Amino acid sequence: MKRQSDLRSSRQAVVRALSGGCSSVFPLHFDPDGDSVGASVALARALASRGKKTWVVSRDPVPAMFEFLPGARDVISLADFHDEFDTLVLVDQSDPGRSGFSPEDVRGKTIVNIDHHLSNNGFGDAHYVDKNASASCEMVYHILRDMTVPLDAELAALLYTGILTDTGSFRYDNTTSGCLRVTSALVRAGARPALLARRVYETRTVGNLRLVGQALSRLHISDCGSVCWTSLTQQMLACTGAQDNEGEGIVSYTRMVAGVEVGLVFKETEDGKTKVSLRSKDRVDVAGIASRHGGGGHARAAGFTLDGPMDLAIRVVVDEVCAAVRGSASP
Ligand SMILES: [Mn+2]
Repeated sequence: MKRQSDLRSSRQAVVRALSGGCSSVFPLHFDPDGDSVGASVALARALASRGKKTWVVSRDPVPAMFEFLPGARDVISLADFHDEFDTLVLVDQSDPGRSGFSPEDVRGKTIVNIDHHLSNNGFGDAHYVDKNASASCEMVYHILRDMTVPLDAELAALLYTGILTDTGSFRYDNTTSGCLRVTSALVRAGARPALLARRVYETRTVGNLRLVGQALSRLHISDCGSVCWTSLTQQMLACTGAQDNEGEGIVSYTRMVAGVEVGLVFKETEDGKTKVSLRSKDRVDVAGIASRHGGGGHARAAGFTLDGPMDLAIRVVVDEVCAAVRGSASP
C-alpha cells in the first residue's frame, strides 16, 4: 500500500510541474519505439489542449510503423529545434543523455522524469517512476486522469500502441491486471485493437521482411543450448533495402527457439560500433548485463552499445550471457 501512495504522490508532483510550466519540450529517446512516441505525443497533446506550448522533438526519425499515429508527423527533428522552453519532459528514458539534450542545454529548466525502466534513478525536479508499469503509456494514462483530461480516440490510440508494443502484444511478464485494466479503458475510449495491431505489425516493407529472412538464416545456438543470437551488418541493410531501424523486432525471434533462455541481436552501426539487444525468457536479468556495459532496460528486455567490432562483441557477450544462464536458478 505504501508503494501505491508513494506512486500517487510522485505522480501528483509531476502533474504540478507540468501544470506550472508554460512551454514544454518532449524529446523522444534515441531509436524511439512505440512507447516513446505514444506516451510523449499523447502527453504533449494533452498539455496543448490545456493551452500550453509543446514540442515533441527527436534526434532519430519516428519509425515508419508508427508514422500513422496522430501527431507522429508533427515530431520535429532535434537539429531544427531552437525555441525557448521552460520544462523538459523526459518520458520512457532512464538516461537523460539519450534525449540529445546536454546538461548545458537544460540549465535552469524544470526537468520532469516519467519512466518505467528498472535503471531509472529518479533524476529530475519531479519524477514519477513506476518499475512495475507495463509501459510509460500506462503511466501517462494515470497522469491524464489526474489532470482530468478527457480521453479521446486519438489519445487512446497513442497510449494503446505503446502498451501493445512494450508488452510484445500482451505476451510479456509485464502484462499485468493493472496494464489490462488501463488497456480496457483505452478501448472503451476508442482505441481499436485490430486496426492498431495491423497498422503496427502488418504494414511492413519488403526490405524489412528480407532482412528478417537473412537474419534468421544466420541464427546461432550456443553449445549449452540456452543462448541464441544473430547479427545484422550494414551490408545486409544495404542489400535488402531495409531502413536502419527496421531490424528492431528481430531479437524477439531469437528467444522463440525451444530451450533458449536468452536471445540476442548484434547490429553493426554506421560508425563501426556494435549495438546489442537482449531478451530473456524466465531467469536471467538482462538489464543487469546491459547496465554493466553502460546500457539499460528491463529484466526481460535490454540493450547496450559496444565500441568494438561485431566479431569481438559476439565472443565476449555470448560468453558472458552463457555464464549468466549457468548462474541463474531454474524456474
Ligand atoms: Mn517503455
